[in-house]
Amino acid sequence: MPKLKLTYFDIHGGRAEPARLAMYIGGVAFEDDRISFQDFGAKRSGYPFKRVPLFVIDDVELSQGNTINRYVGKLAGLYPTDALQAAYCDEVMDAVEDIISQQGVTMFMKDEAQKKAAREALADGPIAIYLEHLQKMLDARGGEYFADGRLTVADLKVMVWVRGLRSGILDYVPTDLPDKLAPKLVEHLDRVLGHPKVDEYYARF
Ligand SMILES: N[C@@H](CCC(=O)N[C@@H](CS)C(=O)NCC(=O)O)C(=O)O
Repeated sequence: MPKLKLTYFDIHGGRAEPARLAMYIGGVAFEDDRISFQDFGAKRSGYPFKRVPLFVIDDVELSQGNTINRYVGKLAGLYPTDALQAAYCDEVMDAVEDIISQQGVTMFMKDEAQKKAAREALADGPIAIYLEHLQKMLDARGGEYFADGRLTVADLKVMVWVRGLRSGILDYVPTDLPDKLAPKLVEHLDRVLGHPKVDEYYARF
């Protein structure tokens, strides 16, 4: 088994949380390298594309959250082997990546009025569209999980996003948006959080 190290911010949520959770659920040993925002400033020039997450497999570097999710999903038994189910899984993870990238643009806005306008526009437009369409996809795939009829890394990626929205981490985005627009995603969130290992993870970290 190669030596695995995942570097990301010491926060709840974000792009590395699905991979952290997947390895925790699957009992995959890894070094959970949590950095502060201050450390990031000093170290970023050494990271691929000057961004995190960074995953190191022995001495091989991997960037891109969803690439890491697929890799650890395979190790943890949380990624489908069937080609179509794997595509369903990828489609959902890429959709969530789209919307978190749009949210990410607002993170560094210094002007509060500009940030407010951008976040309100996101809530009324793209976030609403992604919530509603992901709910449709969940329905189309049986209503419980996004692929393979069981928990996969796609469920972890959606759960982390919806949990973040409801937590109020994005000022000016109403925390009840998922409940109003996509109640089945909130049921899905509770289903995933009810997994014994996910429950254990959030009790520990
Ligand atoms: N496409 C990359 C995006 C990585 C990314 O933007 N990471 C953020 C943290 S979640 C970051 O490092 N941002 C620093 C910056 O934009 O300067 C992925 O999917 O991992």
